[in-house]
Amino acid sequence: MRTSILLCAALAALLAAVPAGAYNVVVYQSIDEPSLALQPSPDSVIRGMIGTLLMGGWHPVNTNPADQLAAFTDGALMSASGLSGLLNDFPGSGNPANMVQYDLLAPVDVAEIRVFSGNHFDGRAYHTYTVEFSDNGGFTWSNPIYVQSHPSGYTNNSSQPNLKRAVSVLSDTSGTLMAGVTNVRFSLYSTSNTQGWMWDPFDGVNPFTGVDDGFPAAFESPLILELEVIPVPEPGTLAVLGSALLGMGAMLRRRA
Ligand SMILES: [Ca+2]
Ligand SMILES: [Ca+2]
Repeated sequence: MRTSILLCAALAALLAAVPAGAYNVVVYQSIDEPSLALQPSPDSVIRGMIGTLLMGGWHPVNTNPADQLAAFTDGALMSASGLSGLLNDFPGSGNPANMVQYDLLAPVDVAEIRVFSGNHFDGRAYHTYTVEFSDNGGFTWSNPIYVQSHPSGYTNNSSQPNLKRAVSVLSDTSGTLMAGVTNVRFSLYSTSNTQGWMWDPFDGVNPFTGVDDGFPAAFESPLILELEVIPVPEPGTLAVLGSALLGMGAMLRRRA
């Protein structure tokens, strides 16, 4: 039972390439699913939604629809099949293995993006993605924010068994990643080579970070166990909670 937190200072620096953001990325990882410090949240506004697949697809062994788009938002991590959210390999340098869009029911102020991945002790347990937001029904999109769960060169294999589950939490120091979001688009990338080394998905310079990690493009794809869009807590919720507490206080006073 080991859970560790990687404070991704390097990633924060990489994200400085994206304008107007003081982004934070925190990654939790564990060697088994129950001990992962953060589990799927019912607060996600895309829980239960079936996204629109814009590009890419699934590993040939991933044939059950329950392990495909549904697996991204079902609120559960690994399914009994062991194939939840397994993306296709070899998307080609710079191409996402899978790109999926969610059209929200109503505009949402987004606080956090959480992405869960996992597998055995191998490179499919990592994740690399970009997220883009629209606040006008998908007419225009924000600059993509790039998140790589582990630094390039990180190793996870039978000789260096580090993780079977990971979740990254992307937030903004202001508390709001993006206000009035109507649509969210994820590009999900390959993550590793066959030795379980984390590689970025590009040959040469990574256009999101401006850095060449010195490795070829990743070609093994992850199992994306869950995607979450967490809203900024509504003041109304806090007000209700506050008045409930006040009510309780009044009750206690009457009893005294
Ligand atoms: Ca899931
Ligand atoms: Ca590279």
